[in-house]
Amino acid sequence: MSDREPIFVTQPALPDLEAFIPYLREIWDRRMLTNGGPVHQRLEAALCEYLGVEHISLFCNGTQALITAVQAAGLSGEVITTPYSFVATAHSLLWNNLKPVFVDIDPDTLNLDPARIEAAITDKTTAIMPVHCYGHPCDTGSIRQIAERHGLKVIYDAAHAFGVRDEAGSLLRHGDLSVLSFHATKVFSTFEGGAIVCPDEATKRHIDQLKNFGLSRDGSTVEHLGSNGKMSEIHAAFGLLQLEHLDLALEKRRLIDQRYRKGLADVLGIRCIDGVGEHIGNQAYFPILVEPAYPLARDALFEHLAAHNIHGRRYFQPLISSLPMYCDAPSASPSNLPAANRMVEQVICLPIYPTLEHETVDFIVGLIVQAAA
Ligand code: T4K
Repeated sequence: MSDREPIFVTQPALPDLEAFIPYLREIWDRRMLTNGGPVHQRLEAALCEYLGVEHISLFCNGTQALITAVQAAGLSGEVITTPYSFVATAHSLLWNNLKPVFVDIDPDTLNLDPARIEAAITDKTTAIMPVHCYGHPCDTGSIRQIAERHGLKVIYDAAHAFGVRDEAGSLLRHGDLSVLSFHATKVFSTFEGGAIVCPDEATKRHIDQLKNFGLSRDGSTVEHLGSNGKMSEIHAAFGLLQLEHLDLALEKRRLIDQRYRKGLADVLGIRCIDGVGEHIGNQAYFPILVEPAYPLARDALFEHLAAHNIHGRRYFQPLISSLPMYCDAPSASPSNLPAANRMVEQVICLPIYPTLEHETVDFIVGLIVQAAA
């Protein structure tokens, strides 16, 4: 075992603790701790401006935001989704009594393959739930055309896609709704948190109601089967503080991403991944694919890195479609999902976070290069 400090796949970027104190004092003085208080409202406004979107509803986490987004969309029957994601994606459908129908991914982007969606549409299909996996944009144009042709809703799991922009603006404007995660491991974090990006004020009001038990606006009655998905004032305050430092954090991620790409460019059998089209990414993850041309198998390289205290992650293994509550569906069969099953055996997400030293990136690249020599 190496005597280097362990390096994990990510590490939250924490601003100076002293800078958080005035936010805490403000909350203490006001004694308004949650239920859409003023700090919460400030964060909603600040995020709309930062992300370039019109309406946003904050949540206690991304999973509850996904569940509520699906509920708000009023879906029934079947929803087409990807097996190559964190389990919360499909869970949000099961929680709404919907049947996930898995469609294979594009091996170049690891996102839902639009060319395979139409074959999976039946008379029960009501929506598509793609994921901007690792923050890399889906083929939003093709997905929109398919949805329009078949009268389907589109809910993007944009948990990884905070701040990602395509040629026309925020990636989050695509689809009927987009859902973000602000978990500690994400580019922008509120410790735990999430949000739904909504197209209009009426949808936002409905979602705000659903995350607040379904209470009517004046609180006198309950109009919907709501849950409690609210974000507290402390979490919102941490978000406001984080936003002050976000551009610098993203720039540091960009430099690390470039350094990895440059260092790994000529390593036979190591492939770096990106989304489709011109876009500005957020470098949330740094996935590599260990292909057959590389002399070590993926797990052997993973263990080699771990022996040097470099702890990547094999996101998203196991595939959702292989999990006990999903594997019996016909669409979950490996023969229906050859690319997802192949890619999940090849992927390693390498460490990336703003305070990761360039010297450590070079060390990781060196390990991968030397193991190939
Ligand atoms: N949709 C998608 C596509 C998602 O990826 C996720 C979540 C969701 C929906 C649901 O959103 P949330 O409900 O979570 O808001 C993590 C996260 O728990 C999860 O948020 C995330 N995706 C998923 C991809 O990864 P783990 O099992 O990797 O977490 P953990 O604890 O192993 O952390 C990874 C590394 O990060 C650790 O080795 C050390 C470091 N770390 C972690 C935490 C929590 C820290 O340094 N500090 C920390 O506080 O799941």
